[in-house]
Amino acid sequence: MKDENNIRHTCISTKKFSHIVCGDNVVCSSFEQDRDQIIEQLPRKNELVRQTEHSTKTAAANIDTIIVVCAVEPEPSLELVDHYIVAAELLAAETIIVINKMDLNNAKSVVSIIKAKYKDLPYPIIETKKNDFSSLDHLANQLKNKTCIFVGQSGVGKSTLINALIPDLNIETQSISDQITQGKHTTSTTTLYDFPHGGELIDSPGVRNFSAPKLNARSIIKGFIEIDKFSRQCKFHDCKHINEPQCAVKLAVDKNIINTERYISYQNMIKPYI
Ligand SMILES: Nc1nc2c(ncn2[C@@H]2O[C@H](COP(=O)(O)OP(=O)(O)O)[C@@H](O)[C@H]2O)c(=O)[nH]1
Ligand SMILES: [Mg+2]
Ligand SMILES: [Zn+2]
Repeated sequence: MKDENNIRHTCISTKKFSHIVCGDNVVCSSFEQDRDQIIEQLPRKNELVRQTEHSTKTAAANIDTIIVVCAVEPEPSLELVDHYIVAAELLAAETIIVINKMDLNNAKSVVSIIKAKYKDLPYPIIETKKNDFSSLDHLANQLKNKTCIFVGQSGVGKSTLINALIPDLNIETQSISDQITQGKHTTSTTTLYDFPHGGELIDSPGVRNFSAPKLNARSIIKGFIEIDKFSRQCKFHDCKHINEPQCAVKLAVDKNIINTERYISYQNMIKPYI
């Protein structure tokens, strides 16, 4: 745990505070010579929830920026990217899309597909590749003084990027073939790390399954900001933009003002909730 001067303290926690997660802010009092005790948990600005088969668990709190990492390889799932963007919007966190492995052959075509989809949206797209200091510097600057989390498919290079941003860290990276044969993520605990130039990173397991709390039809509409914007012009105030007449969203899709693939992601995401 760190204080306001960024100095680390060892803290003990009673059972009452056992639900505290990475990113939480707490009040401590001194307990023993070199240890503090948590006496209060401060309110969270947001929380990131992980859904497992049987339960939902808070994985992290107080996230400023969600870095959605895609790569030239494995082939990006842009529906998954939309899923993360919805979560980021609902958390009121900033989204940055990273396209990693720009050294690979078909990088240009992957970039143009991703840029075509997101060109009218306010999410920065940063291209990176291993050992390319200028692109990594650019990313580091965007993350300065923020509490960040990296999300994305297995094998896109999240751990590699994190190691590059925090040089002393050396967290485990894994080849794609190892990940497939073992069928799991390399990272297995949730830890908060400091960026060398300010800010921090929360590295969390199973982030593929995370979502913002309270997903429902209304919150999903809010998560697609361009759909939300047009929904105010629909005939019905509770329009779900699927089959309703005089739907301004569908009209905007027909006119190519709203990107069709974004709309398809929206349809697939909202289906279970209507
Ligand atoms: N060619 C290339 N390979 C990379 C790049 N970044 C990471 N990798 C490789 O991709 C594999 C998966 O990386 P890792 O960081 O473990 O991915 P994670 O599952 O998202 O954490 C490893 O073999 C890395 O060496 C890159 O920019 N270019
Ligand atoms: Mg990893
Ligand atoms: Zn509508």
